[in-house]
Amino acid sequence: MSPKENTWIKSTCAYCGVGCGIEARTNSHGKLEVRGDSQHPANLGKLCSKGLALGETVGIEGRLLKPQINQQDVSWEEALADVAGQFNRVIERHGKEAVAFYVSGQLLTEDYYVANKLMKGFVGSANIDTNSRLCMSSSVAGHKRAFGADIVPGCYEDLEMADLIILTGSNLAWCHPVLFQRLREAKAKRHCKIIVIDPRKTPTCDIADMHLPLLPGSDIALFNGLLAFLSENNSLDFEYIEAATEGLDLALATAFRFGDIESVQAVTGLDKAQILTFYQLFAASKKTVTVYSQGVNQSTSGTNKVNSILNCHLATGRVGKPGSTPFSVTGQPNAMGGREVGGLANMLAAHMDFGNPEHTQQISAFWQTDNLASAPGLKAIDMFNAIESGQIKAIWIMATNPAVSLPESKRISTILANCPYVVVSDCMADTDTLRHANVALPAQGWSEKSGTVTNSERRISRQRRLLPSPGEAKPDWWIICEVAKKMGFGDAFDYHNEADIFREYAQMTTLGQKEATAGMNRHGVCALSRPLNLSGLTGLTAKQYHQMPPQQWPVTTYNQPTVRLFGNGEFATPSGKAQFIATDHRPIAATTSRQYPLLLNSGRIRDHWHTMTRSGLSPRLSEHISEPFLALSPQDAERFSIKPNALVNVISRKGEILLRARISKECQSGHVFAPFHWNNCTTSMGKVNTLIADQRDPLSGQPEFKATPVRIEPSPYQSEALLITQDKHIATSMSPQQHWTSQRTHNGHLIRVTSQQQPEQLHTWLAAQMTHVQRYAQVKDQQLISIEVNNESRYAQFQGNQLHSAFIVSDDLHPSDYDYLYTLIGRPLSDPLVQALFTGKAPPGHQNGRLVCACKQVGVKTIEQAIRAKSCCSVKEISDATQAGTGCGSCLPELTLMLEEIQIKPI
Ligand SMILES: Nc1nc2c(c(=O)[nH]1)N[C@H]1C(S)=C(S)[C@@H](COP(=O)(O)OP(=O)(O)OC[C@H]3O[C@@H](n4cnc5c(=O)[nH]c(N)nc54)[C@H](O)[C@@H]3O)O[C@H]1N2
Ligand SMILES: Nc1nc2c(c(=O)[nH]1)N[C@H]1C(S)=C(S)[C@@H](COP(=O)(O)OP(=O)(O)OC[C@H]3O[C@@H](n4cnc5c(=O)[nH]c(N)nc54)[C@H](O)[C@@H]3O)O[C@H]1N2
Ligand code: SF4
Ligand SMILES: [Mo]
Repeated sequence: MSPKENTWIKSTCAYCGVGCGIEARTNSHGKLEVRGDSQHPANLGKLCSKGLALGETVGIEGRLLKPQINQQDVSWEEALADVAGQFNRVIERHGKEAVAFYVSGQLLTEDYYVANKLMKGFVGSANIDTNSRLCMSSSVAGHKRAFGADIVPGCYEDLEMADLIILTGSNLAWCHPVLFQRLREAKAKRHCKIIVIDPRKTPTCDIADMHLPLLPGSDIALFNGLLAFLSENNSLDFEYIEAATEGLDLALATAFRFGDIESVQAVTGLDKAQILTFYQLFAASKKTVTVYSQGVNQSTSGTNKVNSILNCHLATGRVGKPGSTPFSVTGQPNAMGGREVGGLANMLAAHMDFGNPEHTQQISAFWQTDNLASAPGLKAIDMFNAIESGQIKAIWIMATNPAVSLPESKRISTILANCPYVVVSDCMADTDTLRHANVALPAQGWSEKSGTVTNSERRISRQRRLLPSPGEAKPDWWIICEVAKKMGFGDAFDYHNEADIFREYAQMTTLGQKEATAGMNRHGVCALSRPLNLSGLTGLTAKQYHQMPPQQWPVTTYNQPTVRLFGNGEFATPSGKAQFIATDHRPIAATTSRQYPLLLNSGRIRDHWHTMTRSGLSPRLSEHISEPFLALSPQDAERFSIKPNALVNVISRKGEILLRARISKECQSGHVFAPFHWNNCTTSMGKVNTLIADQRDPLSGQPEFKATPVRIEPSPYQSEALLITQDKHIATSMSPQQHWTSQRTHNGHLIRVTSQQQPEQLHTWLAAQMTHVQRYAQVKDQQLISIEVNNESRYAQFQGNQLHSAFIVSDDLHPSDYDYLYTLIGRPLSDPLVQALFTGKAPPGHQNGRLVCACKQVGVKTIEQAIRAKSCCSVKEISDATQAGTGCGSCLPELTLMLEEIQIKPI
């Protein structure tokens, strides 16, 4: 059922782990309108650019609509029987360890719960792992070692209450934008201090008092130095250490080994004065929150990095107290939910453990199974290696795109191509992973599915159904349960709806919990044997589940107020005490050399989400940064003869790709950065994980995504083209001589091509392709115009009076001059913008440039003009003059950067 016009329905954003509440309704044009939910505690009505554009990413375009076997549409009955039959056959012939599930933090808790129950409880293997292995597994391992359980002790309000906020390995401004906005506002009110620790100068530095550009991988040295400093300067909280912790001596001895400022300086490459200021501020600020994310986790020493941070918080008694706590911010909307229901191969559901016979007995009795897996399964990369070696013969991939997101992506594609049986459940019809599927299963996506997700602060929120499902798409939990039934496990998977599954999961969290301690103690914190306890939700009626308001776990009474965990110094370890862990600095796995002199860092941009299957559908989100790029310093650009906007060949030991150069002060000399979003569906040669090796943390199995030695070379080409078309498939017909990137626009696609052919040859080739497409699409009443302007050849096809497709070919295009092209499809010949195609000059007011403010549609040129002509001296003045930054605020850091750059480089 779609929401009735004018009825706002509450749900949760599809994207990041902030977990913002949204309200949605279908408007009179049938479009989904989305606004922030002012009552949701995570965002209090705010949304970022991605949340605001959710309405542009729903619908039927590009969707997988029917189950398929070997690319042929089949009925659900056939598809489910095939999956169940093949899995059973493989298990019969090769044993239960020959099958695997690779799942995702983008499944709902209910989906995740049944996937885990099927693999660990009934198949009897623990070969189920999740993309959280690439994302949060170092934090999980660090939390378990220190606290005895995988728990984030704090809540978002702590960021607003702290006097010192340290953001390390986190680009909060772009990756958790609403949390960043909350922090920006808190700083304006309370003048707290903010320190950013990141080798890169990111937009997050916009609100920082200090940026520590440490050398990649040197975090442990920095935090060990801090622990040693705290000890030397009488800043340890001995009362707390004595009462609540164990193991300080060893951790301290290790920290002291290289803990003097000179050693820290040598390893981190930071200024001595900066290091000291950071240490003094930490020592002096009782209310400190340390936020950390992938710069910490995605490392061969990720788990130790986490523990080196936790050590400093434990040593000062700053865990789970108001305004004072370590804070691992999660990435995906349900990364936390997956960890709770046992999505990782080394954990059981409800925070129970393999090594604990009480736990395994309780689970076996609860699920009524005698086949519970008895040992941890294979972690993500080991799982794919096991397919390569032939040990695993059937894999089911759900809600993740490993052919793009795992390291060594070319090898992963080959592994999938050679795997005897690959099942993929996805919402979209074409992804790099789906191209290798024997069976493709159409899943409901955000806005169609219903269930729960848990955000970074342990808050469980409902995702609600807003729109009807397209085609034959089904909920993931339904697909899994139907396969389970056909495999012969019917009784255990006979759920009527997602509420049934949630209640069972809530019940499972209560197994073996000590009754007496359940609930709040006198400090207002929760004291439980296993803090993950949803006893207050076990008896939900269908109506209560449907209406469930967002609430943080533990939930021992329905809808209880916010709680912090561990604030009373009682932890979930066997002794009840938190553990210090001795952490030694270890360098990154692969260092630079003469052959590979630069270190490649990878991560995210503001407006794209992972492998772009959803954000790539939004024209607005595609405009902010429209091409895969390599950020590099002016010094490295000069050293390697790279011109601004040039195409760069980036080469590592594993492969090579082509990226557009962005020369800026973001990266220090010797370091380069590239986002990992683009893939074979959006560009011909820009998939970053082609370059990245699969080295990983020995404890967590998390890959080192942020430090790959590479070399770079200019990649010369003879001609370039910008092509607007309604048919994206032109891109896939390019020859190997032609490199392309495609981007969604309002009525079609913009494809950028660089070619080894001469401009005339490229023109002829493109014109032929377009004629072919037109013929195929049976375009009637067409007109062709082909013209030479300023050494560029331009070509347009009209259907009747309306522009159907067009291209510009040259030996040297400046893409930023053609930003108006985005909007041309569908416009009449008489439109001044269409005319501009033939005169080479866009009318005034339309040379907006790359989009900076997605909400108010303000481009880079408008902002530059405002700064120069109106001499704006502050972000506020830019906003007043152009409206940029007056929507969700995600672009404010970029406005600061532009202001700085233009003021440094006056014309
Ligand atoms: N726009 C957008 N937002 C997202 C996502 C998205 O795809 N797009 N994805 C979501 C997901 S799943 C995740 S996991 C989060 C990730 O959120 P973040 O972790 O904030 O994002 P990243 O860009 O991966 O990396 C963070 C920073 O770590 C820095 N870094 C690299 N090496 C080091 C190092 O050795 N030490 C330190 N201290 N820092 C280092 C990088 O320069 C980078 O700025 O974002 C979530 N939010
Ligand atoms: N180089 C580099 N690589 C990285 C990272 C990095 O920083 N650098 N970060 C890593 C991290 S932290 C993460 S989290 C991963 C993310 O990597 P992935 O999980 O591979 O990325 P997504 O694009 O989110 O893939 C989700 C897929 O599920 C589909 N989907 C969406 N919703 C649903 C649903 O409800 N059901 C089903 N069945 N399918 C659905 C989407 O269409 C898409 O194909 O990438 C990792 N890879
Ligand atoms: S910060 Fe943005 S992407 Fe993340 S949940 Fe909120 S609106 Fe969605
Ligand atoms: Mo992630």
